[in-house]
Amino acid sequence: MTTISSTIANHIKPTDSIVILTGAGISKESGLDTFRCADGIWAKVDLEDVATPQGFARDPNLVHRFYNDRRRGLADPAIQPNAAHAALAELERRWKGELLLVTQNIDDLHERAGSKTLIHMHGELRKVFCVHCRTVETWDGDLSVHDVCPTCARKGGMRPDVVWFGEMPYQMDRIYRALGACDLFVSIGTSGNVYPAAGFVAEARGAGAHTVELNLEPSLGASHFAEAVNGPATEVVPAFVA
Ligand code: BJW
Repeated sequence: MTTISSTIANHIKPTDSIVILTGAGISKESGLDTFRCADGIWAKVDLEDVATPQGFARDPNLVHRFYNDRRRGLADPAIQPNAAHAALAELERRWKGELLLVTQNIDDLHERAGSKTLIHMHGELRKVFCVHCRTVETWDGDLSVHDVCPTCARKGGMRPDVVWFGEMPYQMDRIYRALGACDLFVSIGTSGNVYPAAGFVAEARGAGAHTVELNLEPSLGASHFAEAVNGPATEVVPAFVA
């Protein structure tokens, strides 16, 4: 079994740098849908309609409804961080070297579990921004085309603070710097379909890092990883961290 202890014994030092990438699979057992599983989000809606700037320009009401529903879903008291989120927060607390958690997820389950050094590279469901003045606001209710920007007072420019296809993911400079300097790269619950995140394993490996995949099944990029453990995140992540 691949664990952080066996990785320290064989590949890294306890003060080395770790980058962890997470995707929708880590939040699945908290009750949030993945995108590309058989019952996933892209089986129910067309991603061109709801996750592209062109879709938003065509029908902003449809896009607002899609994200309003997901924002309400995330606020449901039944949706809580699971044992995998908790294990990563625990690893960060006790790790003596640098540890950067990069999530593609727009939910807030990592921060609710206690993770601190965290980048939401695809944005955050509980935030919106104004296309006119670029101010980002925390937004817990529904959003509509009628909303007025609290900062510049213009109407119709508020949109979810999420990264759609064709848009630049957030904090890429910081992420690539960390990948170039890391000793261990761990990918959890992501299918490896979406770039640039799908290319992080090659980047880390090129920089000499040991690479581990923890996923329900082998991802598209599985052959790039030095080691893999397949199984549900709530089992394989706590076991890896223990
Ligand atoms: C479990 C489990 C359990 C289930 N336990 N596991 C080549 C290079 C660069 C870019 C491109 C390129 N080729 C094409 C592109 C463009 C495009 C792209 O990647 N297209 C592909 C479809 C080919 N990328 C972009 O447009 C990105 N921007 C960009 O590239 O800018 C230019 C740039 C270039 C170079 C450097 C820097 C910048 C933007 C991508 C934006 C993605 N946005 C979305 C939606 C918005 C947020 C939202 O609404 O939530 O983000 S799409 C969607 O996919 C979402 C996710 O974050 C993302 C990834 O999905 P994820 O997390 O992998 O989920 P799934 O469902 O695919 O997989 C779940 C996995 O979990 C599965 O493997 C399951 O088996 C597993 N699992 N249950 C453990 N219990």
